[in-house]
Amino acid sequence: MKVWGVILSIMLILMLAAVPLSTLAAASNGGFETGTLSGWATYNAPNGGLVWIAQQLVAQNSSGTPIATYNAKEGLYFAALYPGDAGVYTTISQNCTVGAGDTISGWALFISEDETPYNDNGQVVVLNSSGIELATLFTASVQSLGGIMGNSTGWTNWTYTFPAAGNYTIEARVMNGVAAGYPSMMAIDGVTITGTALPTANAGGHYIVDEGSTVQLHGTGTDPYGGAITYTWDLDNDGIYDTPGQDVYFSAASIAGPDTRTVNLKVTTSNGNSATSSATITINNVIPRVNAGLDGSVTSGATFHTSGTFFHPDTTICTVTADWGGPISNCDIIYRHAQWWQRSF
Ligand SMILES: [Ca+2]
Ligand SMILES: [Ca+2]
Ligand SMILES: [Ca+2]
Repeated sequence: MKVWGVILSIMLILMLAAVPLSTLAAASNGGFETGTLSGWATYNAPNGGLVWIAQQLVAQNSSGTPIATYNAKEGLYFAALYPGDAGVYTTISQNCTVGAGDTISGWALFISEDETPYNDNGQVVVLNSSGIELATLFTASVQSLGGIMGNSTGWTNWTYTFPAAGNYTIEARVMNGVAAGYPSMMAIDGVTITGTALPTANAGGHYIVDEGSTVQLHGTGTDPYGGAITYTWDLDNDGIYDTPGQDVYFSAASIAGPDTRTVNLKVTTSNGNSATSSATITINNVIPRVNAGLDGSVTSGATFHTSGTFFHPDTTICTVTADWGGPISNCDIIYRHAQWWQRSF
């Protein structure tokens, strides 16, 4: 008697609703490490077809004895597929936009859990934007594995080089042969796209800041393959990118306006490609503020005290001149960058 050949050891998240197809820059969630099927479109064939996120699959022989365990090939999670009705594929797929010569690769696993002539099969294929299959990157079947339950391909690497720039679909699928039931197992993991297309960087701006103040800089970037981006800034324009972060602050605390500075942003992708962008920062001069203090009166021969304040944000010498109504040469007082002044007479 045939025995269901596969035990699903861990079923984390079941996504029954199909995800709408969308054109993505590159493999999104290609390793399923979000623990979800986000970024992927799925189709569950009727009567048992199923796509889910798994951490482990166990193959059983015809006696129901577990004979092999398969963990994720990359990270913790992978996508697993059951077939449903015979002749109907259960599928998981993703669209991608690539350049000529870019490469897509990943891992596939097929576990035979049926017997000849119930020739279940699993495949990974690539289709063009018209839905025409261009290549079969992985294929296995009950028959190719000897018609023996529990036999497996093990995790098998597949790769494909795109002949031209454009939109493509990568699809993994599994189908029951002859009749539904005794579902063999298909799994994929670690789908990545690599190529030579460069990221983009935009340092933003043009930025304006008052002398003595700071301004926030916001950089943006894109990875044509949809991978993670790292942002680093060169805020002093010495060619060394030593300030990390997408949003950073430029300080004009020690810069006397009016002046300009150039800052540079570098965007680096996970595959090591990078792009740079520069932005100009205009440092405005700030007009000093002064307060001469309160009015007062004094009798002849007495001492009169008065004081005032002034403010100027930069670190250059600031001159405060008070005109006491007499000769200028007798009345000037000069402080370097002081916040107040006073005079007695
Ligand atoms: Ca994974
Ligand atoms: Ca079957
Ligand atoms: Ca620098």
